[in-house]
Amino acid sequence: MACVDTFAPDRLPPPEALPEFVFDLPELRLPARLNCAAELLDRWVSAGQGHRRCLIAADGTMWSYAQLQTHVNRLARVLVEDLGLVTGQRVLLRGANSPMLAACFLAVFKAGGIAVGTMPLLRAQELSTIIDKAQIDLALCDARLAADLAAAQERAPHLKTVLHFNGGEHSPLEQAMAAKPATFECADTAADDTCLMAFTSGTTGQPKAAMHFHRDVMAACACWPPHVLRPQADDVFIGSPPLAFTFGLGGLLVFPMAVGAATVLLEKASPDVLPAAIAQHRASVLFTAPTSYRAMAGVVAQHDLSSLRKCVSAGEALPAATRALWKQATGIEIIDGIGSTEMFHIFISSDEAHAKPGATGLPVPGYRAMVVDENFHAVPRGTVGRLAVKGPTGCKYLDDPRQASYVQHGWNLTGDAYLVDEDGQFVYQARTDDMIISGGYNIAGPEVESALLLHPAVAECGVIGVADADRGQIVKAFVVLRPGQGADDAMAKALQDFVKQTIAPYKYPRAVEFCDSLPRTETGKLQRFKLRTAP
Ligand code: 3UK
Repeated sequence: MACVDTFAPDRLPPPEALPEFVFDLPELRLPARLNCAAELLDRWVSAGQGHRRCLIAADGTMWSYAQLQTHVNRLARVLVEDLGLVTGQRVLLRGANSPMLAACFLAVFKAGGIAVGTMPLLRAQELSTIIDKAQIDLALCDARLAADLAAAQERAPHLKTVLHFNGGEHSPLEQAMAAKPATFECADTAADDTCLMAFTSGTTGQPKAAMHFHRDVMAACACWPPHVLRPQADDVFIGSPPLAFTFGLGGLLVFPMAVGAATVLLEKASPDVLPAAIAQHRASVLFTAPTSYRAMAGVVAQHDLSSLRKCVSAGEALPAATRALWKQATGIEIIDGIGSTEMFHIFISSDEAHAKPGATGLPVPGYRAMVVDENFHAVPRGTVGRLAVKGPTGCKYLDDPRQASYVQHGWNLTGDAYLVDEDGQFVYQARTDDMIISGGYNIAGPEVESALLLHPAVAECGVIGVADADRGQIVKAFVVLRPGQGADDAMAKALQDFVKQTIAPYKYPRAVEFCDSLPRTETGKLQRFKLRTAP
């Protein structure tokens, strides 16, 4: 049975614009009919494991797999019976991470709908763009984030129905759920029915929506988690990325459920509250961004983090200095991994045993990766080029000409400049369009940042190229100093000398500007474009 609402299949890229999908692991032989909510949730209950802990809220409230299934079934009934949801219909989801938000994602999957997560920090303008682009008429929204969505609705009248949750006992969604039986027949979806539209956290231009099938979610579960992370059923996951970001959806919901583990969903997970939450919940697997590890390293001694077993970093390159700080503070070697919204999750990474400071790692089993030149020829080891990857997941933009830039010759081009070193490790350089060209040299801003971060006075930094009459561009560093450090010319000179001694001298920042903070996205990424346009 095909989906009733054909908006998504009608707007998939044509076959010739799709990347090549590779399913060469035996675990990737997935059935033609597949519903990821049935695999992640119902399977445990059917196997007699319904009593296992599944979702844990900040206040310690716990839903077992069986309890979550009851909530998801009632929610799916509200969607289908009260709101008329048909298969293939998009549902906007909005809220900070919480068990109810997780139940919303799973209920949409189970009912055969398409979940469209929105980051809590998005405002009316961005929300209305998403509503228009994905043609959304139904939303489930945390009551505390109602205002921005209401404002978006005025600009995007396509959105007709908004049901609020998490607003206390009388929240409309919970009330509607209470009236429903605890059973629901899972939608009979095809493995290649779309279940998720993930809007890219792109910094400029019109947002792009990456479409993912039920198959993609389960394929991701079969690659990086068992081969690199290796979680166990008794693990307790915790972390900061929002469920609206595929880093968070995978790391904090889908991957723990794939192994029957528990996950702590925190509404607030900034570096000042995360260590206490890890201690409180005895969490064992942590997902967060490099800047968060750096910020937490100084305070972890005040908390009991003895439960922590695995620490995952993604979203931005992990500087060697941050890896070292975290290891000193906790004894744990971070698992770095590069993923993208388009690929759903991590495709190059290394476990603790293969971690190499400054490198991202090796292609994840199930994925292939290479570094190519402008003519799409693989470059020799040690040469910088464009990263190309393929695997069981890949880029499928919703009705977007930019599909042709991300996918070329069947490969996904992530927009990153990489090199492969003598050990076969993939070493991140910069975003392709962030390479600084100064006096004829190609300089990668992140390499200069990594050098600066080794200096004890530096808390955070961002490095960009700025126009220069003589050199085309010069390297400029924006530096946030640690408390008590003087932001003066002597410090600037000391940092410049330090970089010259640490990496090739021509890469040193000819301009240094001190600032109180750096502009970052909700997902922890440095917003270089804001540094470039800074007065
Ligand atoms: C950069 C990294 C170096 C890189 C993501 C894990 O970040 C995620 O998705 P986005 O679509 O951004 C993708 C881009 O971010 N990047 C991410 N991780 C790393 N650069 N080292 C890393 N470890 O430029 C990439 O192209 O926001 C990450 C899982 C799921 C995700 N969606």
